[in-house]
Amino acid sequence: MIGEQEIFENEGVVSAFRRLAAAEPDLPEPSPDGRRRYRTVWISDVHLGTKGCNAELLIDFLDSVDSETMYLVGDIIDGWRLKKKFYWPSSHNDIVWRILKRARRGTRIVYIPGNHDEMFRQFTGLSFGGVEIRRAAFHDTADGRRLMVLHGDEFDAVMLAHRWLAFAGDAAYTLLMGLSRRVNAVRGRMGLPYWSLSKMAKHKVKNAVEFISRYEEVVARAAAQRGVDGVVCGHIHTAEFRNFDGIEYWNDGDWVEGCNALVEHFDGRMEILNWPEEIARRDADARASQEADRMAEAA
Ligand SMILES: [Mn+2]
Repeated sequence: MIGEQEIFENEGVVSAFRRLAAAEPDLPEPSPDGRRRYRTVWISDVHLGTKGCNAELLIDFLDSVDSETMYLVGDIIDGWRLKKKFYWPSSHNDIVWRILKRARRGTRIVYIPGNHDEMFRQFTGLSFGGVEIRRAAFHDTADGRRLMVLHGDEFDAVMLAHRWLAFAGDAAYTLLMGLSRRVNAVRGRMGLPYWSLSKMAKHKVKNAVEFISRYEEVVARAAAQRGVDGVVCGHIHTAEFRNFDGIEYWNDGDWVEGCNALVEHFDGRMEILNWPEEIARRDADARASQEADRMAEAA
């Protein structure tokens, strides 16, 4: 594999990824026959180039699912973190390779860079290896709804006050955790029972829930102003569907913690897939059919 740091430093990012994609993947791609097919697939917040990226699950997803159109809704490659510390295992190459291969096989691929891969935003309107780079897109579903597709960091400025609140909550929480350890050490020596931090934890979670809820509403309201029926975004790593007075909000989640994708069936029906759950279901089905085979043999 060629994933060497010099390639990124001496060439432009685009030619670097072209060269990487020309090499064969470490983990060979199984035949695309028999994959689950959807009209559209949306994924985002993959964060290639970081240890957080769940590459194995994403490769499993890409090898199990196909679609006519695939939207990469930003933060696919984490340029911020790559610049600070170079991290590029072969599995991350294998993902880039699979996406470009998919484009060659005829899947329409639209890449909407996010804030972590904003270095690709300069290529907006261009197309590389069959991957169209856009700042945002409009998607028409099979049943005639029009959805705006964007990464979602566009709303960070509006959310700033709330983000500061969430951050302050976080800093206070960290401080309290340290305090609690010391308090409990003293209490322990004095023979007193443990002092619970659950109230603080609840406060922190409440902050996060409020932040996410407010974000979802801000994005949906902005979509409504553009006259569309809904919006698809990523960015906050929280897969979700909500309906705000008829305006649909879809978040395709992430491949760091949740490992979710958003899909559109051929009739226009949309669904959020949780890939770890899909794998568990697949494994259970395989066990059930093995069991059925054994019973048939025994009969
Ligand atoms: Mn982001």
